Amino acid sequence: MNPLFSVFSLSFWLLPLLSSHNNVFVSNIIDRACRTCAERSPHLSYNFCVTSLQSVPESSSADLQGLGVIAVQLAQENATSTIAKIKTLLENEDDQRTMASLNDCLELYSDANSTLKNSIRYFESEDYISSNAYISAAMESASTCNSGFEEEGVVTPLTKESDNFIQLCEIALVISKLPPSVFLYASRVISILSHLFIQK
Ligand SMILES: *[C@@H]1O[C@H](CO)[C@@H](O)[C@H](O)[C@H]1NC(C)=O
Ligand SMILES: CC(=O)N[C@H]1CO[C@H](CO)[C@@H](O)[C@@H]1O
Repeated sequence: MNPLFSVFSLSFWLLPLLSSHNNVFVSNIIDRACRTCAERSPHLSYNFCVTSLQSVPESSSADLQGLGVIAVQLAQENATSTIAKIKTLLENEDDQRTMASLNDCLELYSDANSTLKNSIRYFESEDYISSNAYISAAMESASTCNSGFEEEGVVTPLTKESDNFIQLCEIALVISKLPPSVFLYASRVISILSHLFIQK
């Protein structure tokens, strides 16, 4: 390859990575994914996205698809801890209406957890449309849990939990909706970067 051309094409691929938005402490792939998520979803904050993904060490070496799977796994951990919290709340609850709603939520979060398991399967086989449908269904379960309390006229004790859960799902949802070219772009950047580091 013509050396000039190769310098040009390298800078073309690398420029977005070196742009001023970048926080040096945030790995490029996480930064890019989270900026895209925050741009495309009004419910999602960049900081929430970065903090969540960075809590998993594998994130910094993952590709975009891998980050989507990590977000779903975080949502599953959240669902699991929410289920534990609901069980504790049920032990100490006397109000019939709150108990009924909590019991519904117990089922809804268990369903959401299994639904997310399916979404990972489809994510990994690159069937993003199916993956997307399962993630949306899991988010709907969390919303249905919230509406249950509203309908009973009681304040939901799970505001924080559902908020975290829905945002984690939203990260995966945005990633699963990105056009396939973005996945290619990301893997191309990673391969160029790894070449650079190996050559140096
Ligand atoms: C949720 O799913 C994960 C992964 O499939 C599993 O490890 C976890 O035990 C499940 N949580 C509950 C409460 O069933
Ligand atoms: C218990 C648990 O897993 N909670 C987490 C839910 O997700 C948020 C956002 O990633 C975390 O901050 C919580 O620790």
